[in-house]
Amino acid sequence: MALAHLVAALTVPDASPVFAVGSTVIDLTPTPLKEWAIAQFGTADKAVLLGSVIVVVLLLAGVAGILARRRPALGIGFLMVLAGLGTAAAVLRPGAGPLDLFPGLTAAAAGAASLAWMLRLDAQAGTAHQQDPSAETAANTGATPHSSTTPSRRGVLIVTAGLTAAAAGLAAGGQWISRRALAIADIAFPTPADPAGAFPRGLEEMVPDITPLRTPDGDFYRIDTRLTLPSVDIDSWTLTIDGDVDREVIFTFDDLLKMPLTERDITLTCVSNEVGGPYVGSARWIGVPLRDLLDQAGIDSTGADQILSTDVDGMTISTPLDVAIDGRDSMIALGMNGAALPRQHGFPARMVVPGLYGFVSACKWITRMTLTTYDDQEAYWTEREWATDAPIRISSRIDTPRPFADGKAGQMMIGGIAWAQHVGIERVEVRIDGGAWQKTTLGPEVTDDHWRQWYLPWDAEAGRHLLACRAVGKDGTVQEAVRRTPFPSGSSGVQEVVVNVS
Ligand SMILES: Nc1nc2c(c(=O)[nH]1)N[C@H]1C(S)=C(S)[C@@H](COP(=O)(O)O)O[C@H]1N2
Ligand SMILES: [Mo]
Repeated sequence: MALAHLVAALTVPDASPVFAVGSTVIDLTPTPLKEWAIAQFGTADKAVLLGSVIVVVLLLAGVAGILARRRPALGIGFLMVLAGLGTAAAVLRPGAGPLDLFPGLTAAAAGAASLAWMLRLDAQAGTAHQQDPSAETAANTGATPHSSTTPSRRGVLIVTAGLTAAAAGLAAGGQWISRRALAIADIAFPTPADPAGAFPRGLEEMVPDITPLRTPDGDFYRIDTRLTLPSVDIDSWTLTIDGDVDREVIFTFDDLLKMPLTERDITLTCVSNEVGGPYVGSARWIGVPLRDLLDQAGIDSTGADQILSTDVDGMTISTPLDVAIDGRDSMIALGMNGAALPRQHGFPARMVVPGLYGFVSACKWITRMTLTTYDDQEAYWTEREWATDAPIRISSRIDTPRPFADGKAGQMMIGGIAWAQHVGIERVEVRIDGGAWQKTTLGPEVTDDHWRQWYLPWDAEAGRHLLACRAVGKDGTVQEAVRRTPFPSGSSGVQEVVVNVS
């Protein structure tokens, strides 16, 4: 499997049996179980999944070994079935080609050869054991067997250890190679025709531990169904608009760079974010207004109600057309915080629609937008029963003090962020120990599509306290106390934080 992983890194990283099986598990996992895994493991869910795949394969390989000691053909046959499943997972991926066969075939060949080798040594050791009863004891105590030419169990152990070390080395080599292939070129963006306003200074210095007004590079949450990142060649990449349009149009990356660019500060939120959770981030995006692209295809007479976006691997994301073009700053983003999109955030292009959860708008690695209807075509998450109209619910989060923090009595800062994309935050209120809702002070306003920092100085007395916060939108919407799970259209409720003051 490790050798196959290395072969895949050199050819098609996604065809590695580990990734192929992992991706298949993701796609086949029922929504409730997936939600449980996200709640349980957070963004470590991918590491947990890959770790589990490896552990299960090791256990099954052990089964193959035990079977092989009874009947070699049975053990090798079992291994071939395992390798076959890994190969099938790779070859059945959407967009897979003949090259995707190689890693699986490599795993089959290497697995069969290793097992045969160990079986031969094991058989020799068995014979030696019959001829020389002291051989096993000698091997166990680490002493040299009486006859140095007699093969022993030590040989089996040495080969096992050697194969394990070689496997670890091969797997690490594969990881290293696929990571290195991920570096991306710098893109020089022309000055945007419609630039964002000056970015204000946040409350970071005044309120320690508050979420920074702009999410630092590297801290931006990542949520998607992929185990590997696509490496897209920017010179051959294109974006197609088709379906119910006047004319199909195809743009290259250069075509997009030549169009008037817009630049906006927008907060992205994942529908899987629990109240108070981490799956929300703010960045300055640069790209082409969605409306300009759709106008080139002509949508005035379209009967479509859905934009079905497709990524480089055939993953699909739906977006309600009327919302996307109602005048908000929807765009196909080409850059994030002044540089090309990082690979995990959709290089070379992704959709951004302020006010819609990512799973119904923010298609990363986008290659196609098809104008269609919800009746005609279903996107990935629609097939899994998630909502199609999913505006981001107004929400707020307490960053400081942290849950179960120990504080000293006296002046303390309660602070955090709140968002109501496309509506804007009117105010944020804090409730201490079930008392009245108190108005907090808001930090600087970026735009209505961007989160807002807030704080409340608090004279904390010794004891255990319960803090809660809620946001109120510029349209008068109050963040609801009713608890909703993220499925199917986003969480609601009010975050409560317990702190101990002494
Ligand atoms: N191609 C593709 N795009 C995708 C996804 C995905 O799984 N595949 N996940 C979506 C979801 S659920 C969210 S919340 C956002 C997250 O964007 P980020 O990872 O850049 O924060 O991307 C969206 N775009
Ligand atoms: Mo999401």
